Amino acid sequence: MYIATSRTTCARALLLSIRNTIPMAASPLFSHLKPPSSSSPLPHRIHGPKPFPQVLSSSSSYSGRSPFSSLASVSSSKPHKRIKPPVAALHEIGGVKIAKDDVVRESDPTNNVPDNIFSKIGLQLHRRDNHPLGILKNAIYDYFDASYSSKFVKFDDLCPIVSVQQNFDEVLVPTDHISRSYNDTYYVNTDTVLRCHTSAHQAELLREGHSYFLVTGDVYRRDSIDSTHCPVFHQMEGVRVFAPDEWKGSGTDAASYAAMDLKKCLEGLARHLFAVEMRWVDTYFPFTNPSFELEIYFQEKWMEVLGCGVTEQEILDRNGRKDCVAWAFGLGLERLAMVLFDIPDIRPFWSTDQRFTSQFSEGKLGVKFKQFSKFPPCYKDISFWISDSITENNLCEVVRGIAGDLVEEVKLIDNFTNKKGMTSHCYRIAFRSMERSLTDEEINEMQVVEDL
Ligand code: FA5
Ligand code: MG
Repeated sequence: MYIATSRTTCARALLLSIRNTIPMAASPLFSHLKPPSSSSPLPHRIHGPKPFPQVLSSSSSYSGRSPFSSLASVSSSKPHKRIKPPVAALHEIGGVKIAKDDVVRESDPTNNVPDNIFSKIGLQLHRRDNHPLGILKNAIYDYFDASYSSKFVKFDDLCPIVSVQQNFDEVLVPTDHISRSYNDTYYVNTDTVLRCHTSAHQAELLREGHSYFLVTGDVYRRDSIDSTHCPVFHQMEGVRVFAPDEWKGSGTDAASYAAMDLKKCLEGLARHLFAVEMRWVDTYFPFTNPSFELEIYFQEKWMEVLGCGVTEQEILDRNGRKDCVAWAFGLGLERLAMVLFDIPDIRPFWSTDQRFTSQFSEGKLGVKFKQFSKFPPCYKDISFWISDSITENNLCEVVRGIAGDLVEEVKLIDNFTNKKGMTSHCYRIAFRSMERSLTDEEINEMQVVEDL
């Protein structure tokens, strides 16, 4: 799906849509929604272009209290003018210089990368030995070095800007697969994307002749917003190729042999990191068959932490390994680090707040994260008619563009279809700072200020 609106238009549209909800507050469509416990006045209505959704119902807000803690990287002494940190104009990754213009092109309709995403490129949290992601990466390296006599070659500095061919074609992602859409992936242009998984490097490394390798890197997705989803997160890919003499004589076929070995390897890794309840779930990936996910019981829910499987033979055939079999996995580093360090939310990983960073140091795996602030959230509800171009990912992108890391969650709380078949969705947006209590006025004002 192609997103017709530019970032600015989208942001403006959302803001106007929230404001324009005022006259519709009496709409019966959402009358069954429980109103928030308290509400505050909405920003002044201003004249402007038509909002992107046809807004249906009221926006409301309230402050609640829950023992949840998360970090906002934005700190501002003025309550209602959020000061965005300047976006560096140049990043360097693995010796490659990346200018902002190379990645963010406001006037190019084939580009959908916003500034706030560019600002994360090059930070490479996984390469910082005192950062929870760096500590975790090194602990995983230790496990592989000890279990496989240091045979795994490690890459953690490969450029995240890759071709559509690398990201999708070479791992057999069908041309109509949802992950290729502009709704799900950040496109630099029609041929180039910010990698949405570390699997983007599988084929080239196989071609280079590697049979054991680990690739760690930042990956980018237009995704939902909640405690386990971030638009920029980190993955570690692992690939192991077996030559025929490794499974011949095992009494099982090549694929079963690889699948067994894969599960043994990953269960061993989990045991190396922590003692937790986990389970395997069958799933589908275009590049593996069979495919599995590993889930860990965390915060009273099952959380998916990795995807894996036996590599599709076509990938091996195309990349010079005709008679071989292989397994591959992709770990979500943030989610594993959440379990390892008992961090309840994904946003703090980007924090530079000393109260967060000082809790972790190189090589220390046994640390449990201590909450250091519990400021209340501020909620806003927004509802609108949905269409092909108004998706949850688009909404999240707009909200993120406006509020940055202050957004804690965007959650669908109601949907309604009328007699004409038109469907409306109502989302509750939770804003929360780790540094101060947010006020309704501040959030309302922020929306107005950003739009001007
Ligand atoms: C993949 O990305 C596959 N490339 C993994 C793979 C590799 C499968 C090799 C088979 C062989 P998936 O989209 O499920 O799969 O993501 C893998 C992991 O990344 C998830 O299990 C989760 O831990 C993490 N993850 C996915 N999306 C997000 C997100 N938005 N925020 C944080 N972590 C995420
Ligand atoms: Mg998955």
